[in-house]
Formats: sequence, C-alpha cells, structure tokens
Amino acid sequence: MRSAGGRIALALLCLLLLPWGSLAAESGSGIVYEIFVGSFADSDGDGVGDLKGVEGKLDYIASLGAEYIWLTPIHPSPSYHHYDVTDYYAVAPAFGTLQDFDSLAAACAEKGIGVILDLVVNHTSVEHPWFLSACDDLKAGRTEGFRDYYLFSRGSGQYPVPGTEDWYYEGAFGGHMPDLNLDCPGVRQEIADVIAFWQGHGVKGFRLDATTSYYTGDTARNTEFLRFITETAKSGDPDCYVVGEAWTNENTILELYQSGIDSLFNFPASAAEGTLIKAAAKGKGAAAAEKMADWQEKIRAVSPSSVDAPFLSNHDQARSRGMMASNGRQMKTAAMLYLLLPGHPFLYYGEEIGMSGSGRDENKRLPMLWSGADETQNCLPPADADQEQRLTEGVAQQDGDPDSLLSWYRALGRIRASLPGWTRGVMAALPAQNAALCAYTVTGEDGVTAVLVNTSLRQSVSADREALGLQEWELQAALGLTDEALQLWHSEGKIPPCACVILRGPEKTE
Ligand SMILES: [Ca+2]
Repeated sequence: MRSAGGRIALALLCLLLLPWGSLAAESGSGIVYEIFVGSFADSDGDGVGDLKGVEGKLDYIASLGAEYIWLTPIHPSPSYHHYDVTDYYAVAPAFGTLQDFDSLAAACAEKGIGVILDLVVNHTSVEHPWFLSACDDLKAGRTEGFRDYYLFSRGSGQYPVPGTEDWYYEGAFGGHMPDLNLDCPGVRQEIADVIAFWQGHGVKGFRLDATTSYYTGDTARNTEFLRFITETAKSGDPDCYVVGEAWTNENTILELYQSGIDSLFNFPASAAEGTLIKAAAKGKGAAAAEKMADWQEKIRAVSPSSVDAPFLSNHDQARSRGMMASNGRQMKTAAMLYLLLPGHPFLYYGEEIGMSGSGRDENKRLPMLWSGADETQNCLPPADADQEQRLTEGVAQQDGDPDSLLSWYRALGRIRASLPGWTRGVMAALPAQNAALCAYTVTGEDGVTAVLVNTSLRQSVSADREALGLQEWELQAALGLTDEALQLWHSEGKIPPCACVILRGPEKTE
C-alpha cells in the first residue's frame, strides 16, 4: 500500500495503532450525530426524509464512529421542522409509522447506536388536542379538564384565545406554540408518560428543547424542572442520556448543571465567535485547550457526573463551513479540535462533507448531499429555503477520496472509538509551548492519553516532549502526517500544519 516515500494519499491520512474493530457502540465513542429528519434520507421518493431513510443510512452513520443519533422531532406537527407537536405518542406520517421507528431502534441497537429523541415540552402546537380542549374548557367556564395545562390570563396577555372576549395565552415562541404550564401536575405526568413510552420503544436519550424558556428568566425554576426530567428519564433507564438546549451564557449554563443533567450544549464554544471555530480559523490552539479544559473542570465542579457537549454548529445556526470561509484545512482543524475532546461531541449532519447554509433557518437544514451528481439520491429542500447548496462533492464523490473531508471525519471517528473511557475522561491542558498547539491530557479509567493538535494552517510546530513530560509516551494514533512527517515527529517532536498526534502514557506501576 505505502510507497517508500510515504506519498500515497491513503498513507498520509491516518495512522492508528490500535485494532479498529467495530466503530460504534462497543467502544462508546461518545459522538452524537444530529439528524434533521426531513432533510436527511428519503426512502419512498416523496422528497421528504423519513425514518426508513435513516435506517438505510446506518452503515454510513456507523462509518463516522457515532455512538448516538439525535433525531429532531419526529412527531406529527403542522410545521416542517416539527418543533410544535400535536401528538407526542405518534410518528409524523411523512416520517413513517411507529413500526418504522421500532425497526430503526432495533437496527440501531444491533449496531450499538443509541437513539436520542428531541423532547419539546416548553410548548405544544396550537393544534394540539390539549390546547383545543383547554380553550373549550375556558369558553365553557370549566375549571377542570385541560385548562390548567396552559398559561391563560384574563384581561391582558400575549395572544388572544379565539372565541373569547378577554382571555389570553402565553407563547414564548409565537402564537402557534402555546407554552405549557409546567407547574401543572397533569402536564408533568404527561411528560413522564411520554418519556416512559419512548423508552419502551428503545429510546436511549433525550435532547431537551428550549430549556431556558421553561420558566423564562428564572434559572432556579428551570434547574428544578431539568432535575424533574432528568430524574424521570433515569428512573426509567439509569443509562438514559439527557442533554439540554440552553442557548445562553456560561454562568446560566453552569447554574443549570445543578440539575444533575448529563450535558448542556456548549453554546459558548460554538459558532463563529466560539472557542472552537476561532481557534481553527486563527490558529489559536493553545488558548482553546485552556478554555475547553477550564470549562470541563467548571461543569464537573458543579455536577461531578456531567460531561461537556461541544459542537461547531446545529440546525439553528449557520453551517460552520461558512464561518471558515470554506477553507478545507480550517474545517479539518475544527473537526480535530472538538471531536477529540472528552464528553459527547455533537456532529450536525452534512458538516462532515462540508455542506453550506446560512440566513433563514431553512437554509441551515438543506438536504443531505448524498450525491452531487445524482439529485434523485437527495431529499428536496424545505419549501422556504432561499439558498442552494454550495457544496458540489457529496458523499458519493468523497467516499473513496482519502483526502476528502468525509475521510477525515471518519478517521477521527475511528481514533475516537479507539479511546475507551474517553467520554467521561478528565481533561487537563498541557502548558502552552506554541500558540498554535492545542495540547491536553485525558485521564480515563484505564490510563492517560495526550492529544496534540497543530492548528496552524501553514507552519509546523515542535512539541518539547521532555518539557511536557511526554518523552516516555507511545504514539497511539496520528492524523494528517505523511510517513516522512511521522519520522520528524519521532526525531524532533515536529507536527505539520493541520495534523494531530495522540500519545499513550506509561502504565502505572504502583
Ligand atoms: Ca419520504
């Protein structure tokens, strides 16, 4: 395979000194793959992604080393994004049936992939039968029934209740999404029932939507409610993974960690102004190691069982590609920076091939580009999208190319899956030797590992292994090094631009 000079592309890409084995679950990579269901994979030719479509792509998802998939809401809804639910116990007809879901969950389990559902309980759809009944109860002057499920007020309020003179309801995200009254015992019981129902159908985790809006502006009550959901989910399945969306500042997120929730998305590190992309775009690897390790220490201090959930961008944010000016090296660097962190890194579908999308939300959710040449393989875009996909090389085009972004992500997934105990490992930044060098250790159940990422786009960096205390450590994996570069690593501690090495610490002798 390899030429003497080490210039065959395949040899340049990835060196992994552990057996690869099965990529996904057994190894527990921690990587979560986010799927916007309607735009991912279409099994029946109607142009809308569906559950059977996802099932058909599990080998692809496993090839990225994912341990979980997070499905954006799959329930019936009047909206294309399904974040206003009309029935929490059903699957939207466009996405398939409950049977399709069971089939997907079983196929995932076989591959060691867990399914995470989006739990949207800040609000329902204005068309949800609970809301329709609540309005009827209100009009009939009944105090029992569903009236207490929502936040009605008389005389003034956000949105008028149709058919009444002076009743209003609250809806933080608009009139089509009436806020649930989360203090109502009936509502809490419904939420517990929904969680148990889906756990009964094989769901292994929940992503909680809009947690800062549960009680808008009241972090203490939001924390209490997160605790309720987390405890409810874990009483049904102690291994259930719960991650919350709190798109807010660090202090608020830290306070919410008091709930005992597994993870809250690391929004402050995401997107153009976040630590990760800034480090990739500006070669500030040392600062990123400090910042990410500091954050992990902070959340662990609040809640020892918590793990970070870093990501570059999600379905509500512009695609990370655009934040890095479509620069391939920056995108590969950003991937190294977050996919090798302890915790659960969240990978938004299509990021691994470099998809574009910004502006209105629909553009951030464009069809997965399975093929840039054969459009019949791809879903149709959301109706109101006003951007075309800028990426021309889809999965089919990148699949066999060892230099492609997809191959890079897969190599990172393999490395990640080869690091047992990584998800819950403890991160510590190594002393900065060079502004571009992101260097840290991760101490897990079975030892300590060091990660060295060169975030410079053009310059090699030299790691002083003696000063870092790494001289006895063995190379475990490397990415982005030619055979020649590998020799320079061994002789001089040199790491080329856009590359990383992973070292295994000596076994403890005590
Ligand atoms: Ca379909």
